This record gives sequence, C-alpha cells and structure tokens, in this order.
Amino acid sequence: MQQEGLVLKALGQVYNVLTDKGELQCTLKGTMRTKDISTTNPVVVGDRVLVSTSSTEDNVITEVKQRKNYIIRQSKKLSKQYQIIASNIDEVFILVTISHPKTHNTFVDRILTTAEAYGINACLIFNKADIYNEEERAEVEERMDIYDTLGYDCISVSLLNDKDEPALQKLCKNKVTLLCGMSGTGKSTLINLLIPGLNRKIGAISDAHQKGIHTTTFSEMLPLPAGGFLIDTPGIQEFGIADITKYELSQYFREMNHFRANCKFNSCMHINEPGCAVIKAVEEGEIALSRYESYLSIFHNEASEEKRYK
Ligand SMILES: Nc1nc2c(ncn2[C@@H]2O[C@H](COP(=O)(O)OP(=O)(O)OP(=O)(O)O)[C@@H](O)[C@H]2O)c(=O)[nH]1
Ligand SMILES: [Mg+2]
Ligand SMILES: [Zn+2]
Repeated sequence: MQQEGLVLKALGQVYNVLTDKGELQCTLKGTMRTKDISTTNPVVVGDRVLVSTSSTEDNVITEVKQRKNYIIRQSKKLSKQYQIIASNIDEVFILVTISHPKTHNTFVDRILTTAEAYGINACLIFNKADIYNEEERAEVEERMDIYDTLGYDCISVSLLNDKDEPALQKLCKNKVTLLCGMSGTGKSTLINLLIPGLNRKIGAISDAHQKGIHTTTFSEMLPLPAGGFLIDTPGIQEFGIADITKYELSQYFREMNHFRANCKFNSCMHINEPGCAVIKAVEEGEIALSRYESYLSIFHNEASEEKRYK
C-alpha cells in the first residue's frame, strides 16, 4: 500500500514519517537519488514523501515530492557536496541577542538573504530583554527599527518569562518554522516555551567564551500544539548562501531594489562603480550602513561568480 507522509525526523538510515496512520519508521529505497542537487542526504525533514507499507516488510520511502524550497549547507568548505538541512519551510525565526552572546548584523543579514532568495518569510526575535543595560536596549530598538522598516516581523522578548508566549505562538501557528540563531541565543528555550512537556536540554552559557554549548544532535520537526511545526537544526546556526551569484545578490536586499534601477550601469554590482545609486543611498543614509556592510561581506566571501547547480 502507498501513502503520503511528512518526514519529521531523519536519523541516517531511519526516517520517522507522519502519515494518516500515525508516525511510521521507514527506510529508503536503495536507488533513490535527489535529481536537482548533489547532496549527501536524499531525504530530509520537511519532505513530503510516498511510503510503501506492507505487513511483512519494512516501510519504505519510495518517492520525495517536489520541494517548495530547501536550505542547504556545504558539507565541507569549498566542496561541491551539499547537505540539505530541511525543506518546505514557511518561515524562519532568527534569534538575536545583543550580548551573551553578541549576534552581529552580518549573521542576521546572511540568513535574511538566503530566506529572501528561497521565498521564506523571516521574523527576528530579539531575546534576553531582561539582561540588557540602557545602551543595549537602545541597540535593540535601533536594530528592530532597521528590520521593521524593511518589512520583517520583529519582536523583543525574554524567553525566561512566559508573558511573551502568546505573541510567539501566533507568529508560528500553522506554519513550518525553522529556528536559527547563534549557539546560546535561546532556541531550545523557545522550543520548551512553545511546546510544553518536551523538556529540551538547555545549554548553559560558559562565561569564559560567552558561547552556548551545542546540546542537540539531529534535525527534527516538532509538532506545535496549536498546529504547525518547529524545525530544530542542532549545531547548525545558520545556512549557506551556496546558490546566490554576485550579480543577483542585491536583489535579495529588499531596500536595494528601490535604488538599483537608477545605477548608471545596468551591470552595476554596487561595489565601486561610478554613478551607483545604491552607494549614494548608503551615503545619504537611506540604506542602513550595516546592511550595506553585510552586502559587501557576502559579495566578497560567499556569493559565487555563477550558479553552482541547477
Ligand atoms: N537571561 C536570559 N537568559 C536566557 C533567555 N533565554 C534563554 N536564556 C538562557 O540562555 C542559555 C542558552 O539557551 P539555549 O536555549 O540553550 O540556547 P540555544 O540557542 O538552544 O543554544 P545551542 O543549543 O547551543 O545552539 C540558557 O542558559 C538559557 O537559560 C532570556 O530571555 N533571558
Ligand atoms: Mg539548543
Ligand atoms: Zn549600483
């Protein structure tokens, strides 16, 4: 018998798939390959799959339905092998902390760029409001202002306090939401707040490094009580820019779209070209300097000369 399901957990050889008949443990058909990209893992959490079930043999995943989107990371730096982290994502929650640990704007902007490229909505969750001094609170305001103006949902919370829970529940209800954020920013704390009874291990921050200790070990889709799922990607704080070229990069910076058309050269990449309207907008304060710095950083370090796959 064939039935459809949703991959909740991928544990190497064994996959937990949610079907009408409940959660089934499945294996993979030996010959299955992902067509579009060279990956080390053909089936990932978030995949919609066909499962063949019988009373005498193992349940086998026979087909992966076309993905709406997926996020990847390079298995090894500079290698051509990619690992898909998760697929069919509606939204990313980016946990941001001003201190303990400090989340830099480039970290946030890198995730936003990828999210933009894959048509995934993004929401910035500024956490640990309880520990900030006046200066840090001002920084939260300032950074929220930048992203709010760009049209990204922003919320300031303290996850230690459950008064923020209803607002957070609302943001992820009936969606597939991927959590990202540097180690120690509160991803596991957020999961515990939104999914009572799960009791995820919370890693205490080691003061020496002001970094959290990675406590979880495999990607997983966690059902939310009110509908929808959270995707926890332990050890993966962000995802790659792998398939974005230098030429198209500025498209994924929302605010640059207003100005790009006015650059003197059609092929302008907004680095040092004469008559660049984007650079002018940065100089005039119409584009936040931190965003332009992130653009330059991605342009020089990660964006490719041409598409790497497809
Ligand atoms: N003061 C304060 N501490 C918080 C808050 N949210 C989380 N923490 C603490 O921050 C530390 C790290 O939280 P985790 O939820 O383990 O962070 P994580 O993002 O899951 O970290 P990794 O699993 O290492 O990626 C824990 O000691 C939490 O108790 C908050 O709003 N305020
Ligand atoms: Mg964690
Ligand atoms: Zn330009």
